[in-house]
Amino acid sequence: MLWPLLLFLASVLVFAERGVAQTPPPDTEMHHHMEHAHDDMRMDMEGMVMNENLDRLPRDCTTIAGTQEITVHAGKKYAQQFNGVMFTYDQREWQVEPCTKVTVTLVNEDNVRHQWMLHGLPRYIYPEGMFHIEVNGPGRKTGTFIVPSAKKTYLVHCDVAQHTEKGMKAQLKVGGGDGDLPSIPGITGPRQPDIYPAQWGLWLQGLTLAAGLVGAALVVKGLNLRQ
Ligand SMILES: [Cu+2]
Repeated sequence: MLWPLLLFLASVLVFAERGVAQTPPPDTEMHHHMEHAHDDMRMDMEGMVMNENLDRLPRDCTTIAGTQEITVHAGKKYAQQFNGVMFTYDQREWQVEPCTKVTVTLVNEDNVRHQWMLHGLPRYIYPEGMFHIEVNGPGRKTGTFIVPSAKKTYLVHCDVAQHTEKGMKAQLKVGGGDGDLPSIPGITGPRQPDIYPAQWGLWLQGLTLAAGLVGAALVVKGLNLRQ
């Protein structure tokens, strides 16, 4: 009677974890992009530019309205002025006019990899709706994209594990944007305090424990079978 119950709990746990996970693991996402956006990627030892767009007009733009150059510095030293921030950019908000061709240079001043990854662009031009510059260590990379006409605030961040949470988060506002994103160092606070429902927490802990028991039991059983 115990076995079916444990197996049921384990399957519920797998389902629950899928529901809880907000984003896929960075590695999985990276491999996914590499496979599907290969034609739109420039890569060398220093880093890469993904989904660059020099001439494809967003559908809501009749012409390229203008050009804008942005130089972003990324590094620990820009984080020192903020509490609880480890990495960030020297600027964390940019204003861009609609239908502008934007050229971004990412200057990495750290000995770790940093990215300038922008989300929410039209997917018919930019796979995954994303434009992305990455610099593997000290150095710089430049890439270009064209923004649509709509008033919108785009998320910019570094997707290296924990870097967003540690402060590498910014926003690019087109046409004044449509609001602010939370938790941008020096610009906005968190959306809400990090309070999690206690009952859900206990429920998940119970499931985790049950799944652990099932796993342990299966391992023991497997060992016994081999002998
Ligand atoms: Cu980073």
